Amino acid sequence: MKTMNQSRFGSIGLIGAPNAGKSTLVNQLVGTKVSIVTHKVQTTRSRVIGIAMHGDSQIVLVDTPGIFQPGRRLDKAMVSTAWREAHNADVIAVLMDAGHHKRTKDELLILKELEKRNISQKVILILNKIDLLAREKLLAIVQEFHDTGLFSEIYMVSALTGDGCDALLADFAKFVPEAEWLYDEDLISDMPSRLLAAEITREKLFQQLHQEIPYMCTVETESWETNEKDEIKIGQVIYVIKPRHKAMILGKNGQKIKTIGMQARHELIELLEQPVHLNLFIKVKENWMDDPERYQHWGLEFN
Ligand SMILES: Nc1nc2c(ncn2[C@@H]2O[C@H](COP(=O)(O)OP(=O)(O)OP(=O)(O)O)[C@@H](O)[C@H]2O)c(=O)[nH]1
Ligand SMILES: [Mg+2]
Repeated sequence: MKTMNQSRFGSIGLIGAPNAGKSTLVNQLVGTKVSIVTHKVQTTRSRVIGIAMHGDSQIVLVDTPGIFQPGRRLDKAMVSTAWREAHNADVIAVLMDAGHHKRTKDELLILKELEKRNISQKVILILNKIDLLAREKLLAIVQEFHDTGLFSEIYMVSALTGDGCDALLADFAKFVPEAEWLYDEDLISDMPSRLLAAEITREKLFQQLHQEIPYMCTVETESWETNEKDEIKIGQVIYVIKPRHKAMILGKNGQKIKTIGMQARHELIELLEQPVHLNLFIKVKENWMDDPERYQHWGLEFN
């Protein structure tokens, strides 16, 4: 840990509507995948941190679930986690998808909440996905947000291509207060391996399954053993609410779950740099979304 006077340390809470690109940005700034990304909304379900270094600064990037009008208990827990993390951060960075012109319902909701809430920190705006639109259109959007008076700075980036991301990180490094680093210089996240492994499987479920099915699932790592050959044996449970969902995840002749398991295993091998055996079990648990234990696992508030 660094003790020199000028060292800086702090957190940037990234919030935004589902699919704005928060997780992609965290991964881009860290330089490695720490948070799962899919083209579907509501991918991130809990707080995930990525740690980035810049000069004398150690910056904790806090990825959060997308903010939207929540319905289910799980949705409410996700949205309240996002706001909680925003309030806890040194700086709040609001991510907006600049790829569409008209503000969506969720984006307007976020702007309204920002006005309403008692926020003492610096709040900045990051317009993401600038690779998708022409410069003139972008400037009109910047003006629109500038006029809200909510943001002290406005940045334009593409989390996907990395455009504008170096300058953003350099400013984050200045925004965080003078303080000692909390983490080891090489650390990129604080997520325990078991959780990360469960997230990877959940990402594959999101990518492989259609419509509502992935939203009705959760994944937990139940066992983790290293054998004498230095191979890791991981057992995970996929909780679903209906036998029909179980059948869909299994797929014809078990093909679907085989694909999901294979993709997750490959990513785990790369991540852990060790041989991995991954066993997936599907359990039907009709009420897992009303079971506090399932929330505890992910650091989500159960209300
Ligand atoms: N073209 C383009 N696509 C992007 C960019 N950033 C993210 N995406 C895509 O947008 C989709 C959503 O990205 P995520 O990073 O999962 O978004 P998120 O805000 O974390 O979403 P939730 O976790 O669901 O709230 C993915 O398909 C990304 O590849 C960008 O700068 N340009
Ligand atoms: Mg995300």
